[in-house]
Amino acid sequence: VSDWFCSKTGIFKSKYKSIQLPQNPFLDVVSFIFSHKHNGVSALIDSTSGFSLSYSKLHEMVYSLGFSLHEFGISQKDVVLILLPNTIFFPVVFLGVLSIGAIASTMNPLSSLIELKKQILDCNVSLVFTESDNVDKIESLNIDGVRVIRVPQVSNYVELKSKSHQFDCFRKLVSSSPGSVSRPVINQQDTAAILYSSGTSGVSKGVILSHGNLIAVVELFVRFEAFQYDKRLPVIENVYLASIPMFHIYGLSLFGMGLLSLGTSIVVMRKFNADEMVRAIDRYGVTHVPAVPPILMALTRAKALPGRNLGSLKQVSSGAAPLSRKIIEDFLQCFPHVDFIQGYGMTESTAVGTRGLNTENFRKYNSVGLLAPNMQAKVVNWNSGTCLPPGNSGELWLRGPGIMKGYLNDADATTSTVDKDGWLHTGDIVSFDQDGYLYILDRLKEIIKYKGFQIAPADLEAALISHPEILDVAVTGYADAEAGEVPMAFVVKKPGTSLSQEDVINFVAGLVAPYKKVRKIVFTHSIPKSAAGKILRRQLKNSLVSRI
Ligand code: 4UV
Repeated sequence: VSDWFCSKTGIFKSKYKSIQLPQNPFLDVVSFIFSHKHNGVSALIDSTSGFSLSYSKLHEMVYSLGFSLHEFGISQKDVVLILLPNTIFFPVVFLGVLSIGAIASTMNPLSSLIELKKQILDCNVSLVFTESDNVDKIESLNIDGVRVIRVPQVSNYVELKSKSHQFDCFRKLVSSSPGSVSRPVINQQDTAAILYSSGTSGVSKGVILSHGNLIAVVELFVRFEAFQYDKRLPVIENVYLASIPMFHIYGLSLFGMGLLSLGTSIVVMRKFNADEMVRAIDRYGVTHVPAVPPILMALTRAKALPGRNLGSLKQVSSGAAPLSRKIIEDFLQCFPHVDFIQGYGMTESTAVGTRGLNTENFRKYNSVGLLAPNMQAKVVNWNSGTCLPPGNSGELWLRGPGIMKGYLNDADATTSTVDKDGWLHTGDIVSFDQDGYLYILDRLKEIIKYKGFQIAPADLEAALISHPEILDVAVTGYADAEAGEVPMAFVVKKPGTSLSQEDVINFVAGLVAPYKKVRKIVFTHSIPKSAAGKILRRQLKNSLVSRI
């Protein structure tokens, strides 16, 4: 077709010029982020109180934390769990941990005890940063060698400065002056973060991301896009709203890393709430909102109310889950002057994938955009293995500097996901059009996306099958206008039991984080399985239409 698609190899290349990534093998992402010079003043602003951390304060706190952690007995390659909602302290802790070559793992702070225990043991956590409500939970797990540091909410940090001692440890960590310990040598190949994803099948697994992977997302997604769009205005004048969680790769890439290299300001919302979002946009003159579909819908509804201006908005993007035409049209009608794009990425690609691009010629709102610089793709027929040209649908394979090192302690899952030639098999069914724009059409893989959050059916099946009155079970996603999908379970009861749908829903709710709750139950006589015993999820999903 052109120089971006080779019919001989079936490889799509990015239409953008390649970007030279740093060649120095001894580089960590924290030094890389802070090596970019800019005149930005406020780095992170707490949306409720207006309390902010300046760029110089952020730098000071990050390196102070790194130094103090070292003193605290945390060494290179030790794993530190960051169990925090969005807070201006999240990036401080994340970057501080990485600055000494320790490894950060992140997790939804609403996770259940069972989920916490599983992840802490799986990636061998030695220290947890969390807020007061989770401290007792972690301590009750009583896992050998796991220490906890209590992170204040911003209001406590500001108001109780002299009165409260419970945050002394955190305060000391971020305010001691870095001493003269020699900083460890960190290689771009070294592991920087372990985030959890279920990939194309099975339970959730640790995705191992290197410093080089994180440098790639800073450069190829965040910095590239900012300069691409904002040729007219200095990038530091942009104000981003952090309403999507930083514990997930999409929010982490932007608010925990990339934007901090640009000098932009980030308004941090603790938890998504439509009214607060609107207030924050007006109060701080927010220009950019990276969002997931439910946030986009909330913005549209909010704008429809009289007296709402939101005139500062320049760009809104949506990613992490499919978006219907109707939601896009409603949004565009309400915000004709806002640049709307979709983006696509995965935890396993360190969020590097595609991003939308509106030009004079193209406004392809249903597309997730063009391949990021330095990335390659294939569209593969999943039955024959044939590579397909533009205009055809198949499984997306991705290759490039964002692709993970592998799954933690799971060589089989690693080799079945990233092949020997470095292609990440995404499990997404896609097609490219004749202009190189990508469309996400469907999913081959099992994951359920609830408001953009991943839910692994296998994790829920494991919880359900632990019920003494349940014989067999299968979980799948069910379409929902607000959340995108909700988990539903097909349950085979033991004969003679009186288990109700509500009993099952409550049972699971006691074992998993609230967003993972099973929201629909269908009692059935058997679960369709392949000869090898694999649940036939597609068959189940298709049967939903006729049952409900
Ligand atoms: O692993 P994960 O939870 O990762 C994400 C990442 C979302 C990103 C990353 C970079 C961006 O620029 C951006 O806008 C969004 O969600 O889940 C990965 C799976 O989520 C689905 C798809 O099935 C992935 O394999 N997904 C991600 N983005 C989209 C999507 C999208 N725009 N449309 C449909 N599905």
